Amino acid sequence: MKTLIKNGRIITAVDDYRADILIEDERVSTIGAKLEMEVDNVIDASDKLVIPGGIDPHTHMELPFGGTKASDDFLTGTRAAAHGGTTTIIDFAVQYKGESLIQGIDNWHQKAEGKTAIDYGFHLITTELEDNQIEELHTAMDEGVTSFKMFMAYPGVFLVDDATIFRAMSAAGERGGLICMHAENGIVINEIIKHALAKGHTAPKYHALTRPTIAEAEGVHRAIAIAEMAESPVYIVHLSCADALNQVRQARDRGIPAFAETCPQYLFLSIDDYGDDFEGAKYVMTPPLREKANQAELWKGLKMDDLQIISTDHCPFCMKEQKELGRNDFSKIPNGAPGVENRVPLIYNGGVVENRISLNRFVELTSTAAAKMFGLFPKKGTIAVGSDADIVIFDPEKEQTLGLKTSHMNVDYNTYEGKKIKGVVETVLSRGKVVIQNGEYKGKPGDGQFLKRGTCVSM
Ligand code: DUC
Ligand code: ZN
Ligand code: ZN
Repeated sequence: MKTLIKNGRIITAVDDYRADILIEDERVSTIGAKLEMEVDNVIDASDKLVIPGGIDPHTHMELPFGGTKASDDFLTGTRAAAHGGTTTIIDFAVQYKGESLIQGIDNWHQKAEGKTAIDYGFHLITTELEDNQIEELHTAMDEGVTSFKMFMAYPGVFLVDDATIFRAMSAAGERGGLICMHAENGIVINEIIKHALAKGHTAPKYHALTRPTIAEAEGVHRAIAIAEMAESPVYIVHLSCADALNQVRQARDRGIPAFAETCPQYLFLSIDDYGDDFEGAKYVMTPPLREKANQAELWKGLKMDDLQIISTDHCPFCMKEQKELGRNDFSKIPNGAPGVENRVPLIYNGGVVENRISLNRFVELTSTAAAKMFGLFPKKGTIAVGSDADIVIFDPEKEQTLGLKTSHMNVDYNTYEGKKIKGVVETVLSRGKVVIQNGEYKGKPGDGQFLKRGTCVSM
């Protein structure tokens, strides 16, 4: 099967030029000016941007959480991702207490296999790691799961102590693996929550008011300090505020390999979105939305490379029957929000159209940097001869209004309802196959393949 993409403006993290792209089967085989050859399919990309498929390295399809589970599974969630110009996700498998690491990975393979619209990899949420399990961590890496998420939050569920974090960082770091840290002091936060509930503060906005930025900054500081002692890199997930960013900045200025991602919700939404009533449950996610002033600092961090990646932390729960579990107690609202479909267009609009970042940096933040950080480059994350033909034809001028009506995520609200943005995903190819054409899904469940990842090449 041969496909020719003609007349497009190719943007990668470093290039910006007009050329045609020949795809043979699953890969890019030739890039050149005015290519003329017999092919099966020609896609005209005149006046369009041709960009590498987005990589979202932080999703939670079907994650069991707070007595329910995330409403997108690997079928609906990856289809929605494709609609939004994302062709790779890295989801979080979970090793629950008492389980082996490999058991956790196998469980997630069962959830995903045969269902996905796009390629996918796994990190592993690790909730236990004794000395006798280190070998297993190395086995997980050999199986292509080269990064491990650990939580300083959610005592009794996901939280691990500092000794376990140190052990994991030492073991992963030794082999080029990466610890992804949910950095929030969950033990102190739980005390603050107890006091709030005792005062009758039960509305969703108290989720934010009981998780101060300093709790995140303390977590980031501690994560980086432990990483430094373990002589390993560390990657801070879903960084939400200036206080936490300053910890990363200071470490990077000292030459410490500390990396971090932020998410669109922290760039475009704020604590004001909680309001006073239960509608605010839509925005109950962890870390919570912050004061607006943090947004400019996060953009500065993205521009100056103190933040390297924009992911989503896509973890949707419907208002009906799911968020409602916490109607009388904010601490029982399942934590998480949808976003996998909106990330690429939102960052194009808020970043490039609104003059905060260049086109190249937009591609780097939404695709290339994640490929490098998580061992997928140059198979993924760029448009180059030999790379997978994961390609998005993006209309930079067309406008759209975000909202539930046009969304494909399996959830009953959209956090950006009514937001008008410039930039629309028109056509998406996943390993050479057209999966989205003029906004319509053309693929089938199981098109996506599991990605055995290598190690980080960002250092
Ligand atoms: N944050 C969320 O909002 N949901 C799931 C897990 C997490 O860290
Ligand atoms: Zn987290
Ligand atoms: Zn998460």
